[in-house]
Amino acid sequence: MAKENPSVKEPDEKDIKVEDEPKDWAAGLPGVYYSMKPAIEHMGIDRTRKTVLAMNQKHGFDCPSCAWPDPDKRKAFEFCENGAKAVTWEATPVVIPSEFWAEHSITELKERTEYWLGMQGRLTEPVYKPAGEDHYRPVSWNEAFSILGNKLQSLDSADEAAFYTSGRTSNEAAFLYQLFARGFGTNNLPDCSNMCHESSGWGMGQTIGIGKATVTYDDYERADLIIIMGQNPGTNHPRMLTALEECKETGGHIVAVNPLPEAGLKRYKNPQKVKGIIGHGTEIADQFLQIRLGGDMALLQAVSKRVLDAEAKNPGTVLDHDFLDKHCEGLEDLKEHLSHLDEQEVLEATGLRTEEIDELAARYLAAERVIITWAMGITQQKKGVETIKEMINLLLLRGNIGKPGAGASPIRGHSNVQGDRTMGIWEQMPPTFMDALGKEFSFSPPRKHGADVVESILRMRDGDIKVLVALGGNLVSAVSDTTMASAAMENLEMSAQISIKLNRSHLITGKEALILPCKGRTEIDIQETGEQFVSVEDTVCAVHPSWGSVEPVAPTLLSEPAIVSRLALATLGNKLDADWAGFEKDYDLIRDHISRVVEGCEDYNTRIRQEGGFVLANGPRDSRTFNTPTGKAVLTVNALESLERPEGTLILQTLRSHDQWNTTIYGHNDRYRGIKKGRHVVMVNPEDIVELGLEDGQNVDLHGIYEDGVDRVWSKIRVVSYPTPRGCAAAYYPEANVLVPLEHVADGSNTPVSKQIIVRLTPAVDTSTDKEDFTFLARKPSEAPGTRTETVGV
Ligand SMILES: Nc1nc2c(c(=O)[nH]1)N[C@H]1C(S)=C(S)[C@@H](COP(=O)(O)OP(=O)(O)OC[C@H]3O[C@@H](n4cnc5c(=O)[nH]c(N)nc54)[C@H](O)[C@@H]3O)O[C@H]1N2
Ligand SMILES: Nc1nc2c(c(=O)[nH]1)N[C@H]1C(S)=C(S)[C@@H](COP(=O)(O)OP(=O)(O)OC[C@H]3O[C@@H](n4cnc5c(=O)[nH]c(N)nc54)[C@H](O)[C@@H]3O)O[C@H]1N2
Ligand SMILES: [Mo]
Repeated sequence: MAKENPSVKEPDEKDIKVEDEPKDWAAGLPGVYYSMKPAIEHMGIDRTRKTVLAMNQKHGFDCPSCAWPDPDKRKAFEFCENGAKAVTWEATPVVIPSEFWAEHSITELKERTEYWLGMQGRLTEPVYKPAGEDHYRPVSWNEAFSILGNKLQSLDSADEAAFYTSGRTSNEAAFLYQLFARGFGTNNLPDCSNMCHESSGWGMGQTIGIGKATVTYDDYERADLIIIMGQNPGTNHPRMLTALEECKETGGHIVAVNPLPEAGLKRYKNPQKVKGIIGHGTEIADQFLQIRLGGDMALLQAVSKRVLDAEAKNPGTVLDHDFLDKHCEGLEDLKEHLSHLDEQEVLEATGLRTEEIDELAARYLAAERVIITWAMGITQQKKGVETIKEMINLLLLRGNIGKPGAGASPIRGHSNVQGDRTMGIWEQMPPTFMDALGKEFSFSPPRKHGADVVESILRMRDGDIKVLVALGGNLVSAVSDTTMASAAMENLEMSAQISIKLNRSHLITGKEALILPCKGRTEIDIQETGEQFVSVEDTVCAVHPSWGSVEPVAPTLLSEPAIVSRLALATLGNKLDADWAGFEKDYDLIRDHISRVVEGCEDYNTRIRQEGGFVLANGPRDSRTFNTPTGKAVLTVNALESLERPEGTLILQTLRSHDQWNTTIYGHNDRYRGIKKGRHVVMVNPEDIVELGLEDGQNVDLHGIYEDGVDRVWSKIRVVSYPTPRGCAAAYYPEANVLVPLEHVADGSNTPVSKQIIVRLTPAVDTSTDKEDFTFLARKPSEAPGTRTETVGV
């Protein structure tokens, strides 16, 4: 079944095309076309049918794209354009041939883009790079495990190793992996969540005692109002648009808060409905607030203040006094704090007009059931944690937590990032978990907190962490400060990556390096006791099984649970009371342990087999119980602080295009934003372009400005006039990570501040190819700075 390696054409960034305007609607028939065309081209009809029809079905596999939940009643096609791209990318029959490793040196491969690397096809055999050599070479699985096991055993302390996890890993593999790391003796378990929703965990944990959404799937339909902050669902959680459409159809309203007029926030043409195909589609946002980067905390405070003012005018009629009295604390302090809120400061921080904020407050007051959802536009801000606490304040004031159609809803990214955390992938799991784990496997887990992502990179740089094992992901591209992160990786004695496809982290390596290829979620997993399934948890705490549906691309591949078990056996022998050899044969054995160690997963093997799985208990959602020191939800006081932006600079956010999955680049078109054939662009407000003395279409160098004085430069980047607020620019992640200082992190959560980087734009030093050479279609100069959607009165 394996196919020849195709020749892959990389765009040269010369032919970037920019359409006149970003699109104002998402999905519809083009979405179907763009998803099915590559699927059929790459996988053929049979594999496409087997994968696409099984995706997100009760007896199929969980889509490896985002963590958006599945409705109870599934449609025949329960997938979106980007899910289909993710599946095509994974289930492609194209494989990297054995000769590849001798033909290509690592030095040569380093020059390739992530796109080219990913397009080489699936990894099928373990490969090893010895110290001092510039090539990987195929090795047997046994050799690979003994190289890595011996290296780990040779360390002076277990804390000299770190075990990274990316959020596609199943619950079963994640549980074994954290057991292995802790059995080895360390809590150094950095994960992609440290760069993602960590701020949500902190903000929610400190206020309502749980870092997970307090809503179920059905609540979206029941809500009167959904406020979507800092999230681009049209690209990153496209199936969410169906839930938003359902909310609108039942009379609900939607407000979007975003610096960019993202297509999916404006209009949705549901490809499963007639009106989505031939009609106008559904208007999504009733109100669009085009906020400045980092302005959300001020906006939320201003709305809460208006709620409190309304209560003061009509005492007893606005706040949910029953709820506040019984379940909350901190109201008086919040009132006192907000009474001093400086309206002028709010207008400056948000860039909004007073009437816009009044309108949002009026909508909030008119609604009985309100959900606030958010993603990276909030968590990756300097004040991300406090901003989330302000969302909780606003929700608590009117009892919008723990009732149908209401709640706080962080929308997770990776399809099982939430489950991995539930299974113990966290550098600071609480003592209750450690006690249960130790008891189950007869050992004493380490209690000292481990290193998160940023801390791990620092310790790698300093030589304190010497071995990095990564279960999925692409750490060197995903983390901030590419130059520093690369140096840290290269300072390792050994790096080992468990992966499905080639990426940069396989090329920026420790002195010795290993790649261990694994089966993907789409692939059938047959073990000694028969066909196995794994389980995952979505963004609303629903846990369900995932069964592979196509033949693995190569018989040499091992599953993730098998790789972790064999590695543990090679490293730990029988140090723990754990049947490593048995786990690989029968995943029920793993789930039996999970049921005794992980709170809420009791009787796991039975409940996971119920139709559609089960939903984990959630105190705030189910019974308004709050696991805080006092047992009450906490209204908090958070000081506003604005980011200083020196004259002549812009604040830059880094974000995803429509054609990528994190560091995986599927293609070079950001269809909804109308930017095509290239990714080296910086989107800038047209008035800022003029004020900075630049021109639309010009090449610039971006300099990251930070207090450490280091000049971080990203060169030869095309200026694209774009309707973003004044002073706020945007560029694509992961390329723009060269500009993000490693130590520029969100207060409290230590998450890299990927959405608020101060940059200076200077004409490109390298003018070897200037813009006359390009077929560049500049945006019309008359383009209005911010395309505000007309707002609808309440
Ligand atoms: N197709 C696809 N799906 C994905 C991913 C992918 O790469 N591709 N990645 C997955 C992962 S891991 C994650 S975490 C999610 C990410 O999902 P998103 O959070 O939607 O991802 P980003 O592209 O980072 O978009 C951030 C959005 O926040 C806005 N924003 C930026 N700064 C601010 C701000 O200060 N305030 C406000 N209000 N808005 C702001 C941006 O304009 C943008 O619309 O998606 C997941 N799903
Ligand atoms: N500047 C900036 N930086 C960011 C962000 C941002 O918005 N801006 N976003 C951050 C966020 S939200 C996240 S989540 C991180 C993402 O960080 P990571 O999770 O580390 O990165 P990914 O690109 O998702 O990882 C892709 C790789 O995972 C491997 N892979 C895919 N599927 C599987 C599988 O089933 N099993 C195994 N073992 N491997 C698999 C493939 O080899 C692929 O190359 O990046 C963060 N970095
Ligand atoms: Mo993420």
